[in-house]
Order: sequence, then structure tokens, then C-alpha cells
Amino acid sequence: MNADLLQALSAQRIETPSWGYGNSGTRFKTFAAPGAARDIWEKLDDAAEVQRLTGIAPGVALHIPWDEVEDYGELGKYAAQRGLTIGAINPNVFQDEEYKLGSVTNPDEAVRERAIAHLLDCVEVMKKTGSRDLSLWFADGTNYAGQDDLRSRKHRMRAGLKRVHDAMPDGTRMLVEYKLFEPAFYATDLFDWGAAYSHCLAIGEKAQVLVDLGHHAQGVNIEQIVAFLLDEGRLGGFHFNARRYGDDDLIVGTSNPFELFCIYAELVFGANSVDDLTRRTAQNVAYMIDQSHNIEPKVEAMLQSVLNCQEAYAKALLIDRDLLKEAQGQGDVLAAHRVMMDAFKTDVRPLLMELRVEMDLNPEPIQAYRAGGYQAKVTRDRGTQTGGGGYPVKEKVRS
Ligand code: PSV
Ligand code: MN
Ligand code: MN
Repeated sequence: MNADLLQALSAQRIETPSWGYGNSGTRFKTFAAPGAARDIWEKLDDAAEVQRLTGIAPGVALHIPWDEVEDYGELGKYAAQRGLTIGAINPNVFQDEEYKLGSVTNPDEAVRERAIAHLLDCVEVMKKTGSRDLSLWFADGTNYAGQDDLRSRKHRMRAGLKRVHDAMPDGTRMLVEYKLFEPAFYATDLFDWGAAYSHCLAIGEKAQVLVDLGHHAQGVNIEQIVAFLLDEGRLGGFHFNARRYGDDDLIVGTSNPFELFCIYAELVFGANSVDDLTRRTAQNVAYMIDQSHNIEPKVEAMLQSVLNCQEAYAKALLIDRDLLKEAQGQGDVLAAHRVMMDAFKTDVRPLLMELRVEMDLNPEPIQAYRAGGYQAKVTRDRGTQTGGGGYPVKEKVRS
């Protein structure tokens, strides 16, 4: 394998979410998965298994308070012993009674203050865990026309984000996620990338947009949003997943492999751009998975997700960029398209097996996982826990 390709592929990073390892489901049902992690310690054990087999997924995103612990130093140590690091910190301002009418955009100032206090607490968690990214998603919005004043809600969002932004240490980032739909049915306060982008621009340099693949309308060209935000220096990160209709938790690269490839292609183009800002931005993007598996075995699903990202990236690296440029310059529509398709259609599995051998990994991670007995072991040790709504239940099972 050529040295540049080896270097790029071994440097790839995908962060996995703590919440993807526990029991969670849809608003209709949470199925009890045998051996599903019951607390953050077990989630880290599962993440370590994914990292052990892939070598490119050392970061784990936390969701607070689901993953709250007394001693974050101890948590950091536990992670480090397993070859992991603590990734993005995700505050939760959507599950408490007070947030019925919103969190930072709530018409009641006391509720807004409570939400902001939680976000600021999460900044403290970042300091204790050495996390670089504060990843914000708000369920805020309204269900009926007239329920609240839309511009006032915008102002409240801006003011809340600004306060948190200004409290963040240098070298850290605020990632602002948008979502077209859910759970607000009439108007979601951060409804698209443009809304997130304008808040980021207004509040300061540390704020960047987070693109969650599942949060768009059907047919939206996400790679174009990626290209635009990269060029503006405001693409901060991804939540990878796939969606078919409205939900957003399917394994990335299952229903959307071409989309994932085109997104990685933009990132490869950006990382090789002659423009300084674009290049720096592309090189600092946080790649995260945001999936809560409902019917599939959780660790294997996460493993599959990471591998799908690896395949998409490998294909994107294979695009002949010189040939593409030439065809684009000549206005040769189909030749340009074929350059993309040649890379997309390449079977990169042998190449990735070679890479794993170079990285001292088993060349067949899924087979190795299945043969290794991890699932049987955790099922024995942890049993099958029922319960929980659409989101994980906050439980402490470790003494
Ligand atoms: C809800 O849509 C959501 O999936 C958002 O994407 C968040 O990033 C995630 O939950 C975790 O809070
Ligand atoms: Mn998300
Ligand atoms: Mn989502």
C-alpha cells in the first residue's frame, strides 16, 4: 500500500457515543438487548472492544447526566487504561419536566438559567475529562403557530449560546447541531444549517456547526452543506448515522453508502485545498457516530458503523483528483462523474485488510468479534436489562 494512503487511513478517527451501547429505542419501544451496557463503565468496556478491533475509534462521547460520575478523573483513568479518550460532551436539556416549553429558548427566564447552568456544568466536565468539544443539540421549539414569538426565541438561543461560548476555555469548541424536525412539530428553534451557522458566526470563533446526517429533509444534498461550511471555516463535526424516513439512528452507510462517500470526498478535497482556512477546518473535523441501536446487537452494530466509515473514507482517498480536475476544467460532465464512480465502485476490502495487518490488527474485525466471545461474555456478566423509554435510563449499577 502506498505510504500516503497508509498514513491517511491509520490516522482516521471515528468517535463512538456512550448512548449507543446502552438499551435505547424509539418512542414506541425499547427492546432489551442481552448484555447491553448498564452504565458508563460498561459502555467504555464496549467502546474498548470496538477500538481493539478497529484501531481507529479511541474517542467516546459522553451524555450528561446519563453518564454522570462522582469522579471524572477516575473515569478518564479507566478510559485511558483501555486505550480510550473522552470525546465530545453532550449536555442534556431535553428530558426534564421544566423543559416542556424549551430550554435555552424557554419563555421563563428561570428555566433558561437552569438550562444554561447545566451547559456550563458540562464545560466543567470538559475541563475534568480533557474533552475538546461541547456538542449541543436542543429539542427546543414550538408545536403551534402563535405559541411563542419566533424572533424572541431566536434571541434567547443566541444569548444562551453566547454565554456558554464565552465560558469555554481556549482550544475547545462548541458544536452546534440543528434538526429539521422532532420533537417540536411546528417550529424547531435550530431548524437547519443556516440557522446554526448564523448563530455560530455571531457568537464567536469557537462555535462551529455540527452536521447530523439524520437531521435533514428528504433529498437534501448534505455533501454540499459540508463543502459550503468547510469553505466558510465553520464545519465542526459530524454525527454519522442513516435515516430512511424521519428517524436518525440507522447504521451509517447502510441505506446511504453513496452519500457517505460523497461527504468523505468533500472532506478529502477540503483537507487538500490550497485555501488555508478550508484545509485547517477539514483537518479538525470531529467525526462522531450518533446512533442508538434498537433491534441490532449493540457492539457489533457500532463496529459495523466504524468499518462503514473506514470504507467510505478509503474510497474517497482513491478519487483521482487530478483527473477529476481535468474533466471538470473541460466541462466533461460524464468523465468527471466517472472519476467519482470509479473510486466509489472500488472494492477497498482487500486494501483495508492490508491496512489492519500493518496496524497489527486482525484483518477481519467482524469475524474476529464474532469468534472472540465478547457478546457471550457480557450477556453472562450483565444479563438482560429491561426498561427505559426512547432514551437510556439513568441508573447506577456499579458500586
Ligand atoms: C436527537 O435527534 C439526537 O439524535 C440528536 O441528534 C443528538 O445529537 C442525540 O440525540 C444525542 O442527544
Ligand atoms: Mn446528533
Ligand atoms: Mn439525531
